[in-house]
Amino acid sequence: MLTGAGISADSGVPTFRGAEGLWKNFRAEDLATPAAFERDPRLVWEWYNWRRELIATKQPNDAHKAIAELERRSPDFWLITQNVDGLHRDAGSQKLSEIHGNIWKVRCTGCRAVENNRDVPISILPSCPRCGSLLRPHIVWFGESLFAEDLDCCSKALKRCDILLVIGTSGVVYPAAGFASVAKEAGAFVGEINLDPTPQSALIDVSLQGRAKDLVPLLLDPI
Ligand code: BJW
Ligand code: ZN
Repeated sequence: MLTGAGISADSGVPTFRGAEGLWKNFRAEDLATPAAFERDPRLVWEWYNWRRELIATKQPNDAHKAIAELERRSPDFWLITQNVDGLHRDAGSQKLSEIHGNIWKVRCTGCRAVENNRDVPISILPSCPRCGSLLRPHIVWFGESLFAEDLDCCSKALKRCDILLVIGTSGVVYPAAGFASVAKEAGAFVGEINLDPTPQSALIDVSLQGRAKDLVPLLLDPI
């Protein structure tokens, strides 16, 4: 399974693009790039603090819960999520790659140590308890490579899966935007659940339009 911000929209977490999307009020290049962090780490941390405060109040919805249940029922299941909110883990998912990182983790810009941090708000500017360097969100920003172990794991899962379901992603951010075609070329059946058509809809076997929280739980009770 591949998920994006649309699955958490039903929990009240804003998506990135679209009418109510996060990028409506903030320019991605001002906030979600290494250059932005170098230029103004305080501004970037303030944005993350605002999102941490918001996400801390949100709960997994029926779609997150159904995916965790599918993992329990299926011997060979893997979830690839672009979401950084941690709601899949909160719902009980364990077999997953968080390919864009996790908003509840921080990474030291000096010694590179990664740690869990659930402070809301986090102190600005946060510093590493080991070496004193500036901490950054453990998130993959534009222009940064995904973590090698995640790419490897996703590539293996996509090439050997029988079915890939793509849920709640606009399909414009690479490399995740290419995952449906990787699975399709390897012979998988590819399905999509989204409120709207996406650039991948044309190559997908079945495209269902609707809310993730309404449609994903139906996978648990096939007719
Ligand atoms: C519902 C619903 C409901 C709503 N039910 N559905 C190849 C070609 C062109 C460019 C590139 C390329 N390869 C790499 C790039 C550059 C770049 C990129 O892709 N740019 C494009 C925008 C053109 N990619 C990268 O930089 C990546 N790095 C990389 O590839 O390194 C190597 C490299 C670098 C440079 C050049 C070449 C190679 C890294 C990408 C990191 C993305 N990070 C972000 C932000 C992190 C900040 C943070 O979160 O704090 O991750 S971007 C943002 O978009 C976030 C998301 O995970 C990601 C995807 O968004 P998503 O999940 O799809 O959300 P939305 O809002 O777009 O869509 C929501 C969808 O849900 C919509 O379709 C709705 O209809 C639907 N929906 N409610 C069901 N209830
Ligand atoms: Zn450090």
